[in-house]
Amino acid sequence: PQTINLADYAPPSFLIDTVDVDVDFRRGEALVTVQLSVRRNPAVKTSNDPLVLDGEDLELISLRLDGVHMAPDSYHLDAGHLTLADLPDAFSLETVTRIHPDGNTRLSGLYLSANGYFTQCEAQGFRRITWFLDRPDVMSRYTVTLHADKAAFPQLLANGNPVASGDEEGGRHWAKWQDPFPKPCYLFAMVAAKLDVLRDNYRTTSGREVQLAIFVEPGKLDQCAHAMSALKKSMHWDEQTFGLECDLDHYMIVAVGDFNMGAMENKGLNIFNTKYVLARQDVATDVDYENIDRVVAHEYFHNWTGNRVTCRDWFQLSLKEGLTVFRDQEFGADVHHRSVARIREVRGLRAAQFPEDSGPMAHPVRPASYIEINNFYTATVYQKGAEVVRMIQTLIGKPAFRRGMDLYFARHDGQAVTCDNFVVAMADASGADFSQFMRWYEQTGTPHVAATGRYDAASQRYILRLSQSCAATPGQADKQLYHIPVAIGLVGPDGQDLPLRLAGDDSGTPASQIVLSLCTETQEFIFEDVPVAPVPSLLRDFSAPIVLEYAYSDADLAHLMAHDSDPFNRWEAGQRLANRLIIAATATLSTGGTPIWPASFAQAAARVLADADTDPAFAAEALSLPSEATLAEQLDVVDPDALHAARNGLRRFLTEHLGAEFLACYERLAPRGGYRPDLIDVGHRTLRNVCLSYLCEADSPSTRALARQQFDTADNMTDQFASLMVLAQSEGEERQQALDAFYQQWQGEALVVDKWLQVQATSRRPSVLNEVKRLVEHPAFDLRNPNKVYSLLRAFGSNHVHFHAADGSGYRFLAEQTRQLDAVNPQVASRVARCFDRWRKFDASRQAHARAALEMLRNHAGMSRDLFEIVDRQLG
Ligand code: HT7
Ligand code: ZN
Repeated sequence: PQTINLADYAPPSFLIDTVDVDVDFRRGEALVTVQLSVRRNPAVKTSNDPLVLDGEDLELISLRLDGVHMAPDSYHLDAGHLTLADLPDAFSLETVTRIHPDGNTRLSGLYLSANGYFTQCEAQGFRRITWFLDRPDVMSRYTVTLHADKAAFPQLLANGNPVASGDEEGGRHWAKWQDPFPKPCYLFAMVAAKLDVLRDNYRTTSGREVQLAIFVEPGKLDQCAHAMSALKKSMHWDEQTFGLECDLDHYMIVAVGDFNMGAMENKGLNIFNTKYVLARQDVATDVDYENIDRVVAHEYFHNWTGNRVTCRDWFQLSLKEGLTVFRDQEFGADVHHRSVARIREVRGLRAAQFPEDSGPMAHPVRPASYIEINNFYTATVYQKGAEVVRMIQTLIGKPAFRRGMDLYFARHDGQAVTCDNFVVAMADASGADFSQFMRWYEQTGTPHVAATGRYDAASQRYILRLSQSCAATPGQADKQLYHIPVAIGLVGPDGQDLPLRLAGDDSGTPASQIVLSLCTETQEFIFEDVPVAPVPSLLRDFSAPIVLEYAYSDADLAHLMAHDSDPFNRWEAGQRLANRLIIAATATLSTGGTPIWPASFAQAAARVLADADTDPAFAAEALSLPSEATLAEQLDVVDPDALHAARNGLRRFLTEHLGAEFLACYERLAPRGGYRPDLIDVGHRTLRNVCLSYLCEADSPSTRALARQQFDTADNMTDQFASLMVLAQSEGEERQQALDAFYQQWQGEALVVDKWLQVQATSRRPSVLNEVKRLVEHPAFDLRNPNKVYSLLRAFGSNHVHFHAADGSGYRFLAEQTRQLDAVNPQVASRVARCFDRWRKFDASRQAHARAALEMLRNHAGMSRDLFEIVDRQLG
């Protein structure tokens, strides 16, 4: 397969001003007639380039140039392209193409799902619908007409505004839509389906009336209210926060059960995975509700960051994704719980992005090359990209960041631009120099910053020394120095922040927190007038996506846990303590020893529980240990059994010491009637369920009875699912009873069945692989449905101890499933294959098993480009 390089970017030789699409749905096929008005790009000097249109799995029926039929010998067709030479400077081109959406299991382009036809064009799905210049820097105005059977497909939707509709012979109908905004083809969408609709409207600050609609499968209207309220909240937030109004008359969301990712921001016609639309208290958890808020907001925010200003090429993907994730994070923080939201973002970054940055798929936030762009919708482009945007805001402050956003839109509205354009707008609006900062877009790997601190009582100075380094990653042996914002405070013995005055800086009143810029390899920062030896609170609010090393004593960490004014670092101190204990215990267990857990850790956890009432959601995070995937990154050679035993050992230790406290908290937080997904009740439920999970570490008849009681009486999915999760780990008969009851109750709700699969795939029980193998054969599982695949197969791949089983059984199983999946849906197959990324971190015997499984995959005939790129990198 061919590698595409950023360095080879060249502007398109032709532009397409208007696109008139006519789609006739008939007997499982679609006849797609497209009129293009094409002209040579005046910015490109060569005058006789051929026009090379992209096309994939298309059957060309006819071609007309300026109305004149073209014979097959006057153009060139090969796999993937239609080439026309000797063209005038401007012309119209009509293509008639037949496509087969009913057989499209890749879910890219036009495809059939339950209730009708849907599209997914990002990144390169439009070429699976018709011949086109399928690249984001070609922006066109679209008119779309759809024709279909009226009874089977009553809704005919496309981007923009409905302009006309009518009936046709034979019980058919048609509808015409026009999108006033020029857009790249990846934002094209259409739907022909039988769906129910929830309608509402929103009036923008300047008085525009926007008609809102959410389309869902028949019978699901009672699960749409939360998504609609999320949409209105997002619209209001973007007006308040960034002064950005909706530019549309119609904003539609269509939910579909078969979808490769979460959702898609098509202009005015978002298409969503049902997972991020449907919610009702009995079928969706608090986390689902929050995710819906975030994803609805994310897609809505793309209307400005992605659609109005789009990407010049796919290497710039983080221009829209990193920025939009940052915006949805800030929205989530404003409407939910700021510090808990930040903690969860960092947990996610450490569990997914840090391993990616150290593994075979390591790539910069702006990748320099790819084989298949779909493989680069990654934690690095999204989450690290958001951290890069956040660092810009941290360095220049919120007011300057807002000015930078304004300038970015003023300069680039309607354009397809690069990450440089964004950063230049920020630099120009703030006066800051971001030249060194740009390395965050170019280099792979997670930087480490080693910190040491020294207090000099005589001079009342505190000297902080920071040194940065970044390990070599594939293809980038030598790293250039980063510009790293390090937010810090100094915490005094009384727990108060000390006023900070940097030597040489006499401006203004000393602050309790400042942002240091670490730009050289080693830098010393001297703080004056420090009256007592402080404990440094470093990297507050996780001000940079790095690993910060400082030799905190256990007492320092206990002090920060109890007093740090930065909630993130209060949480972080507890994680550091837990981390230290689990890593040490893993080594002890690996060599046949028995870990000894310090009572001080139980005391620190007891203090968190005692103070939990002030902020239960925070307490829940503080009591939750780092994940095995996160912990594994710190080990040179991972012994997954020892790591698993160590982490669970620490959980059991807490249960043994704090059983009474967990039970008291559990009982104190018993629901007081009426489910509400609000801040207070969510916090209570979260903490209560953390207590339940600790109590059930004992796996005794009484704890199982407690869980079963919650399972039977819960009036909401959060509590029901939390109890199912703990029962699914247990060894008693309650386990199978609860799993069966859950399936009986919810087999008609696809998204709840996904939870049922997931809870079994992630179980710690030794027989999990056999259970997953049985579930693959279960009628509830379907290899063609990405949600099912992610819930069972990818979830098993994230089951650290069992996927990495010593006998290689987990590897063999997942490789074989991936091979079968590749023939159905390569995008999803390559996402599942990512579970193998860290295989080299394990012992030689496990590595041999993993290598054999990967080689089997690489050698299979007809492997997709998607999967090839992943496996080839993994095998190196
Ligand atoms: N921009 C959307 C990306 C997306 C996507 C990419 C590849 C294949 C399928 C896809 N579905 C959606 C999602 C987003 O970031 O908003
Ligand atoms: Zn996005």
